[in-house]
Order: sequence, then C-alpha cells, then structure tokens
Amino acid sequence: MVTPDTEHAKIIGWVHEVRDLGGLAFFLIRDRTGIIQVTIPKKKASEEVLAAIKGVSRESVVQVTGQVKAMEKAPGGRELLPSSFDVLSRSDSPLPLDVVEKVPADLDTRLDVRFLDARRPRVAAVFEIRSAVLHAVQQFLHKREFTQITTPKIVAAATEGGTELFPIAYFEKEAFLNQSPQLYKQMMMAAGFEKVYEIGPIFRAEEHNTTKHLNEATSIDVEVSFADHYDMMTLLEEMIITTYEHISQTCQDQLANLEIEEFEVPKGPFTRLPYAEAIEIAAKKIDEPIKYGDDLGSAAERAVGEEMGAHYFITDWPSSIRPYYAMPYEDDPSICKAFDLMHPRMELSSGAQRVHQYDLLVSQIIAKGLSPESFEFYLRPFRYGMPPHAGFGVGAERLVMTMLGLQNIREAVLFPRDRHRLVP
Ligand code: ATP
Ligand code: AMO
Repeated sequence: MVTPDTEHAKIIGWVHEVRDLGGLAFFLIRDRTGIIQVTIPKKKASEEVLAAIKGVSRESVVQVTGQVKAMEKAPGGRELLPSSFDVLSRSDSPLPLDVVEKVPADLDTRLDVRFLDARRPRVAAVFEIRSAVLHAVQQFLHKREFTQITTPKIVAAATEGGTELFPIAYFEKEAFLNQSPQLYKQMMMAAGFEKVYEIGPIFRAEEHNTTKHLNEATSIDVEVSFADHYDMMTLLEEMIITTYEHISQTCQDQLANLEIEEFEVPKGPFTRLPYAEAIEIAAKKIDEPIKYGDDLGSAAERAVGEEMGAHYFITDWPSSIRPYYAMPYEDDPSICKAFDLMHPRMELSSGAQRVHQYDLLVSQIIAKGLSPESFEFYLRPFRYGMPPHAGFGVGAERLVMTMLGLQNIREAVLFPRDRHRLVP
C-alpha cells in the first residue's frame, strides 16, 4: 500500500467498491493494510485505462499505477490517479457474501465462504489478534525458559477418562485423535525437561452443539516440575495479564476495526474462590438444583461469574469430579489441588498439581473405574524417578473469544469443526 507522500505508486488489491458518476469513476482498492481510492476522470484518462475499467466486478484483483494526490474527501485523505489499470483476476458476481457488510450474513453463510468473510477488516482483525495472542504466550514462556514440545495427535488410548474420543482407523489397530497432551507433557517431566509447553490441536467428540465448544480446539498446555498448584495459578495469571497487555500495546488498529474502544487489561491478583463457596453462590442464584459434588454447568458458571465480575480461580475441587492425575490434599483427600481459571462468561483453563507417586496414581486410576493396563506407557515413567509437578491447559479460542467479546467460539477459528461442519 502507498504512503500519502509517495508521488508515483503501484497498488495491487481487491476492488472493494465501484462508483461510476458518469464523468468520474471511483474505485476503492483494498489490501491487508487498508483502502485507497483510485479516481478516474474519464475525459483525461487513457483509452487503455478506460477499456480496462469497463465492467470490472467487485472483489476482482487489480493492479494500478499512477500519481498519488492529496484529496480531503477520499478515505485516508489521498487518491491515486491511474496511468495504468490491469485486472489480474476477475471475480464472479454476484458474490456469495457481501464483503463491504452492507448486507448482513449469518455465521453459517460466513463460514461456508471463510476466504471472502476474512477479507472483511473486522474478521481479519480477530485472526491477527489471535496470532498476536499466541505470539505473546510463546514469548512469555520462552522468557521463562520453557521448552516447546510437540506430541502425538494419533494415540492408542484416552487421556481424560475414556469418553468423547474420535476413533480412527490406524492400519490393523484402532486408534484415537488425542483429547489432550496431558500424559505426554507429564512424561516430559520424567525426562527432566522441567518446563514444557505445547500449543496444538485437541479433539473432543462433544455431541452437543454450543457456542463455546468445538470438536477441534487449540490448547495451550503447560507443565512445570518442582511446582505446585499455587505456582501454576500465579504463572497462569501472569501469562493472561501479559497477553492482554501485549494486545493492548500492539493491536490498536485491529481493536479499532472491532470497534473495541476500551480494551481492559485484567488486574491481578485474581480471586481464588474455593469450589465449596462457588457452589453456594450458584445455588442461591440459579433455578436448577445444584449441590456440593456437582460440576458447574453453564448457568452456574455464568451466575458465579456475574458475582465475581472479573477473572477468578475456582480452587479446592472435590477429588470425585477431577481426573485421576489431580493431587489430593494430604489432610483431606476428598478435595484436590486442582483449579479452573474462569472468565466471568466461562471456563478458560483447568490445571492442577499432579500425582507423582506411582502407587497413589494407580489407586486413583482404579478408583475412577479405569484400567491401569491401558495406561502402562504413562505409568512406567512414574517408577523411575518422577519429580513433583503441576500444569494447566488453556483453550486458545476461549481466550480470544472472551478477550474480544465474541458471541460464538466459531468466530475465533478460521475453519471450525463442529457437529455439523466438516468443510471447508
Ligand atoms: P453518495 O454515495 O452519497 O450518493 P454521490 O454519488 O451523490 O454520493 P457526492 O458524494 O455527493 O456524490 O459527491 C459529489 C461530487 O464530489 C462528486 O461528483 C465528486 O466530484 C466529488 N467527490 C465525492 N466523493 C469524492 C471522493 N471520495 N473523492 C473525490 N471526490 C469526491
Ligand atoms: P480441560 O478438559 O478442562 O483440561 O481442557 C482445558 C481447556 O481447554 C479448552 N477446551 C475446549 N475449548 C473448546 N472446545 C472444546 N470442546 C474444549 N475442550 C476443552 C477449555 C478448557 O478450560 N489436561 C487438562 C489440562 C491440564 O490439567 O493441564 C485438560 O484437558 O478452555
């Protein structure tokens, strides 16, 4: 894209809008940096230019060269008077989606033609911010000497308890798409890596179609040795705040495109609310019955979130509703060293100090009705010097969705996978 003081310029972009006023034609040309007006006074224009602009459809890709002049009425205060105008790629019309957003479209239509939808500056802004979020997270973790790992997505068994798995055919064996890198990041603690993270896909065969669940999501997984759940809550809180700060400092244009005028960076320390108190708050505020030992459903999450009004942790969960790998408190094993990080709208992350003692882990696996045999590859490292460790997993889409106030998690994924959507 040109700068206002460039005299001669070449631009290549999409035809955003065409206005033909008879003696004067205006083309708004758009690329990822913005929009510039090309003005063609027909009496003065060359025959080649006049021939080239005839019938150019919106969203065609064009290359224009010419003189840039200041023009108060034009977007950005300048216009390009072309000496050449070439159509590089003609767009069919009508368009399946109106890129200039004069005609509103529902999310399904938008997702069907994501390549057109993402030409809208407001949509592109979401994905530029998503990229900046992942960059900020990585920068934060690398500064703290974390090692980035990548672990298999094709696995032989469940991680989180045996449900919600997608089976796949793997030669003569049955295999699954991994639900979480949980077991692998823990094994890397046995390998002595001390601080690892992975940003990668997780697959969950969630039957229900909601605005906050995907069947393929992106998880930011972190695991640290010689750390407990308190250390992890502190680390996670710092990571969230630092990420918001990074967006606030580097994504002003994108936030403006999203019409977010006041981008609030959350303030620490986040309240640490024991599960028992969260249940009490929920019980008072929602109609459905809820008691100690129940998981927090969406209505309960929202009710407690409303009361808290900012990011907060729910701590000290009943061991009965957390996975086998969560460490029970020594003085009261009915509760465990697990936590959830909550945004007022929904859960953002789960984490815990893990069980690192082989015998305790085996007994917890059995107590959950699972078979230690199917966890053999995972259990083995616990017999050869497993350090105490803790970690968490954050859903990247939920982080972006809550940060930008998006209504549907699908808006935070380029090509979402849900119950009904397998293409594009
Ligand atoms: P509208 O899209 O609101 O119907 P219009 O087609 O009626 O607009 P005006 O915006 O009223 O046109 O503009 C009148 C004249 O002002 C145009 O003929 C043109 O000479 C000039 N003009 C308008 N907009 C621009 C612009 N963005 N850049 C340069 N000149 C412009
Ligand atoms: P959990 O199952 O709570 O924990 O997942 C962690 C976070 O991942 C996100 N998430 C999802 N996002 C969109 N669609 C889904 N279907 C979906 N499922 C999960 C959420 C959630 O908080 N192994 C543990 C983490 C750990 O203890 O380190 C785990 O997977 O934001």
